[in-house]
Amino acid sequence: MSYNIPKTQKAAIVESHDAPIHIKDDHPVRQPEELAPGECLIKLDCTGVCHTDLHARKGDWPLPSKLPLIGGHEGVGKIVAIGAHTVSSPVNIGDRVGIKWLADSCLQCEQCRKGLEQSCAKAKLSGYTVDGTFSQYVVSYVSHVTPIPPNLSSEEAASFLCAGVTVYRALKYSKTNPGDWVVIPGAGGGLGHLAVQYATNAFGLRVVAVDTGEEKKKLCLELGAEKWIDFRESKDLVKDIKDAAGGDGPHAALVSAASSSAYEQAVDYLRPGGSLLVVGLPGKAQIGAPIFWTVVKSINIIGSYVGNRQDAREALEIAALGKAKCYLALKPLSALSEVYEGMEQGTVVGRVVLSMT
Ligand code: 8ID
Ligand code: ZN
Repeated sequence: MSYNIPKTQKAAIVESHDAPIHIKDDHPVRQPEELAPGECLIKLDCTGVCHTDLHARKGDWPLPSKLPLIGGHEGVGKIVAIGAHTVSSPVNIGDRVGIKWLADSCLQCEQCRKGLEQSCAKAKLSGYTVDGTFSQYVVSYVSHVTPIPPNLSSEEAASFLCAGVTVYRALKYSKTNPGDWVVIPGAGGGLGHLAVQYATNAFGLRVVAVDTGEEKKKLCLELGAEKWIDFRESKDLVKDIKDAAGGDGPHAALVSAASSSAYEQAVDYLRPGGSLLVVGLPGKAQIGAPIFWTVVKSINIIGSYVGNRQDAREALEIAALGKAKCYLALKPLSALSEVYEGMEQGTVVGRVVLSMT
């Protein structure tokens, strides 16, 4: 099978962290003969917009990104070429696959051998250290692209490649049991609204959703949260969260907000033995946990970074069973700047997915 591959494409380019996003129509497409072994060329159907893309666009993380940069790491599309001399590819030309944050890793180091490949020292990050999915074609890596279950549309699947896999893995290692309470600050956002569904439908947890505004409240309650707290209206967040979670506080807190304030009181409201799942990534903030209570309450502080190849497949399988659905607005690539503005102002409910066709 071979496909007609154009020489140029539409792409959204971050030229510098202060310049406006530049949408180009004539960005070169890497041609099949230019692919290295292990690389593949994917024609994208669509791509989700993650808050991480906004961090990359602003350059507010302590990890430098490439510049100029094509962001995006929640892409779904079809493989149209595979680099010559690629050995034992687990995917084929014509397969529909997803591009996640972890574009590639060495697969040989201790972290890769242990399934912590996202922390590989040689990790390549889609839309950060290598160009990502805000373009019609993307070059990715056969070992790391994720097969998409046939009964999910590309739009439905896209945000599971980052938001979905991230919250799924955080909950998987949360040390919770079915029937436990989890509080989710950031519950109305991209990661958070999927976390509400994985927590209730896959892990049997009871959810206290924390975010702000009527639309996010309605969404969280519809998706299965039992309790809602508006962090802007609460006068005593610690008391409100404890009360909502049966009086003793939640067994876990999955913080998916892109703000440090959401972390501030977690050790105070968590139940003894509880887990703080550190997921939201404000660039320069510290977790201000009191040492005394962290020890005396035996609190687990667990940093959780996206997921490995297996986590991605599991997260998508659960979505394919209908247990988690992305609440999304479909927009064109040209809307990217306004999507970032909405994210900054907190007005994006669920996710925005950009159509690339
Ligand atoms: O691997 C990881 N750990 C990982 C993977 C993917 C994304 C981490 N992230 C990070 C992103 O880089 C970002 O910092 O998670 C954060 C959230 O990403 P997102 O879900 O894509 O962002 P969003 O859609 O803008 O949702 C954030 C929500 O947080 C709420 C906002 O209202 C919004 O709904 N929020 C904020 I900002 N402050 C809050 C607070 N104090 C809050 N909710 C409760 N309390
Ligand atoms: Zn992401």
